[in-house]
Amino acid sequence: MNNEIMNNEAFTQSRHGIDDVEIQEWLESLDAVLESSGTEVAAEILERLRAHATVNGIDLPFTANTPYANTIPHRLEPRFPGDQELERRIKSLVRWNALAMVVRANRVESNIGGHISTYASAATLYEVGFNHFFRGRTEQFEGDTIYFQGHAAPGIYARAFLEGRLSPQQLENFRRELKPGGGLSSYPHPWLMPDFWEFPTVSMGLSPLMAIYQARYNRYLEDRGLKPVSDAKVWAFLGDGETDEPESLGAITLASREKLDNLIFVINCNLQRLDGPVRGNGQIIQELESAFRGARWNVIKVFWGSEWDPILDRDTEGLLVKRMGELVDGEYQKLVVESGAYVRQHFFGSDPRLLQLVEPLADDALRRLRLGGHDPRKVYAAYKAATEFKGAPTVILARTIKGYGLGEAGEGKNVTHQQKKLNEDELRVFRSRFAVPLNDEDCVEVPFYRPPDNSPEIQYLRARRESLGGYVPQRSVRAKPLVADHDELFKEFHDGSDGREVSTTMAFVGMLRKMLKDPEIGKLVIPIVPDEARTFGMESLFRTVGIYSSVGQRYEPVDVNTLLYYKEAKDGQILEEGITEAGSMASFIAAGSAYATHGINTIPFFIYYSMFGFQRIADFIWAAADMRTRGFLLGGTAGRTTLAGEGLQHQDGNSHVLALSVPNLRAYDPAFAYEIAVIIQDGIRRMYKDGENIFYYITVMNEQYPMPAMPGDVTEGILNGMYRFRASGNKKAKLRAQLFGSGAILREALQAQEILESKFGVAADVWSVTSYKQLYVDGNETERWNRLHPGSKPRVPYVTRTLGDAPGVLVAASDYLKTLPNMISKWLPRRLASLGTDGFGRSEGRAALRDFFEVDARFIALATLHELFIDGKIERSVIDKAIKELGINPEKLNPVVS
Ligand SMILES: Cc1ncc(C[n+]2csc(CCOP(=O)(O)OP(=O)(O)O)c2C)c(N)n1
Ligand SMILES: [Mg+2]
Repeated sequence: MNNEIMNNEAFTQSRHGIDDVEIQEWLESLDAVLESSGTEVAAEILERLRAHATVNGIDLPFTANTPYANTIPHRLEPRFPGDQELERRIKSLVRWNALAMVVRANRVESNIGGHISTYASAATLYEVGFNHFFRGRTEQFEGDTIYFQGHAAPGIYARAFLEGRLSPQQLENFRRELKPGGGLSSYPHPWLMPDFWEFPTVSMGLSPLMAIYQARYNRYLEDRGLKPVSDAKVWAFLGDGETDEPESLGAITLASREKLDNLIFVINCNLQRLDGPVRGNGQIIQELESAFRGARWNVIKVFWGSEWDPILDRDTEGLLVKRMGELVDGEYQKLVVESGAYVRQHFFGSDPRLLQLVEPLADDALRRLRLGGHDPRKVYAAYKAATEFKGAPTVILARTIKGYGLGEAGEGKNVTHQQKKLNEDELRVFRSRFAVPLNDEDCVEVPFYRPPDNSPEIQYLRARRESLGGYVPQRSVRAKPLVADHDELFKEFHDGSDGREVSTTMAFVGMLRKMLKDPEIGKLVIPIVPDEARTFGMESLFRTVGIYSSVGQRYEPVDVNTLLYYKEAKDGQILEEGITEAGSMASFIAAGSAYATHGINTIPFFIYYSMFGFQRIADFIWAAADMRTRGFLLGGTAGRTTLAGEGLQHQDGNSHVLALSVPNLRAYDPAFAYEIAVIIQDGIRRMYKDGENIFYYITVMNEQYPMPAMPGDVTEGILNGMYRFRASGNKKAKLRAQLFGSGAILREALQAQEILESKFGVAADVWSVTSYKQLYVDGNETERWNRLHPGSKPRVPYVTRTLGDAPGVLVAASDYLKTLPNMISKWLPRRLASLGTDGFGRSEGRAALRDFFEVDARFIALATLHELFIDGKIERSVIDKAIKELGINPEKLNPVVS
């Protein structure tokens, strides 16, 4: 902290008319201590004084803020080790090419979009990183992990172009990825550029949270001995506007609690977001400082560039820092767009002594006083301090100008975020401002510019990257495939539970327990729970594999005398995340992408209350999909009518519909243990042996019933989405039906089968539909293929093929929305009646809920009879009788709207 400035501020802020001399004496004695014993001793004295004051009833106001000044005073600045002039030229070329990409793309096709201003403000923040800090992956070193701000992507591409990693053609096709030869994705998307981008960051707020959990996961891998200890860093570059997203700051206390000094946030504080100022009426940097300091982060503020240093030095009274702290961000933004004379009058003009300080500077020079985030020396000092800091994560709050260098075309203006086109004059000005070697005529064509390979710029840039271990960003899959021979492991679950009543959740936990003991995957399985392990009956794992805690267990757990005590351990395997589905999902992503990030095949199993998954954190799931994350999401306590009691906000009948939207996600609603065993075994093989970029969503329920043995080899059916679970024994019946059930509702279909047969003479087959999504995907794919290949023999969708000539009416029931079965109806041989749980859940028992939502055996039977009636196979009187006998109230509440 800058003691000098603190003292000076206090000095100028004497609010109670205390004698200047008295204050001066105090200050001088502190100065004397500083001189003789240094900052640490001085700090200790101040701490003691503060404690003494508190004991004596002095109520010192809490402030987590330091003055509006650079955290690192220039006298403590390290020497800048680079060639500043060359780095400036390189940066100017990156700036130019980034701008050229966007301007060119929008000339070819207006409205293709792209952003100039974000990177323009962040260029120095990135270039100092590229030239001095970001370490690539080598044989010996795992490399730093960098989350690039999504909207800065053009700058990152432009640099890769100078590095020779991207071609002019690729730059030309920025945002036109479908052009021959391929283009560049708008933002960081590993799905679209799997050799380049590692982390999707453009949905703002996700990457700060993901970065925190990534840093923590790196420690977890080290503490469990799965990777060597290293000082690799996780860098996350964010916008200041982005910090308004709740997720951005939502986990910062975890980072400090876990002492993640491997984590560095760089917040580009250009004081602007898309529409206007982030805090026009306040100070975003000071606000963030207090939030992060309050959360015990190491905060480094980089406000002012080197040009300010001599002025600050001349200001022995601390008037300037005081003045700096007075302006709100809206005023600061105005200073950016105004002339030097305006700055003199409105900023320095508040006090004649301030005016005197800048008297030697012409108006032009006043305009050119750089901000800290544009000064490589200040940025370097901050990064160096951040990388060397021990014991806490660091956040760098760097003051910049949005649209820096765009001048009239948008520098500091409210419209700058959307600026995509520059006119000829503006291009020339930008070219001259950054000394890009293009003449007046050429420059208006906005060509990409790359100096020859043997130029000092390219040589320097390459040498720097070489000494830092290679290029970043770069994504590669480094983990070796697993053998994944797990027949033995899963076989036990094919046999059923011998009449014992268990839930699919219990069955899954049993599998998890076995997987944790497996010689190949035991160590790689990562159970993740958001304070819900007991809900899922996983507490036995606490003891057996332990809960991860970076400090072990510093207390004797209250239940130490019990068998299943709450065991925390430094090498604990369970990630017990507390009540944060978002945080748990971030751990899932870190673990499920470790095959690329770390070359380690960790297999996450994230089990949570299913309603709080897709419904709450779908955007993280989408990011996981983009990132090619592998692993298993387990939606626990699933099913709108299966989760009894909990009511409207808990009972999930939605997640399987929401899961439809994620293209590389396979979603299953299994009913029996063997189905889950088949799905997980196959999933591990596909993801970790065959390297498929998919992940899984499996719902598990808490209803207990006997698990049947696998009825023959139905593996293919389970995986493809449906198989006949129990055919009717009555082959002669005239009245026929096919009943589709899923999850716990499959048992209602089985009961309906009995009712129909015994009471109404209807012979029904019962099918377990494990995945409507798989059937839907297959149906669509088949249809598409047929449309594109009209000359070939048409293919038949799996569901059509599988049903074959199964006779009778078709009725489907699930614990999810009716739309799920409906979406496959076009590939069915006949009309489908769908029963589902559209509507709000409510607290009740299972039977009442299934009656309310009309998905129980009676309603399945009724729907079947009704279908037969429509087909003219039975009289209406049969239905009337059924309604009566089954005890159905036709005037009951409509679950959809009541
Ligand atoms: C979740 C989400 N909401 C909205 C947007 C749209 N958006 C893109 S950039 C932007 C403003 C960014 O401001 P800031 O974070 O300050 O970054 P800067 O460009 O100023 O560096 C907005 C609102 C988004 N990308 N993600
Ligand atoms: Mg901003």
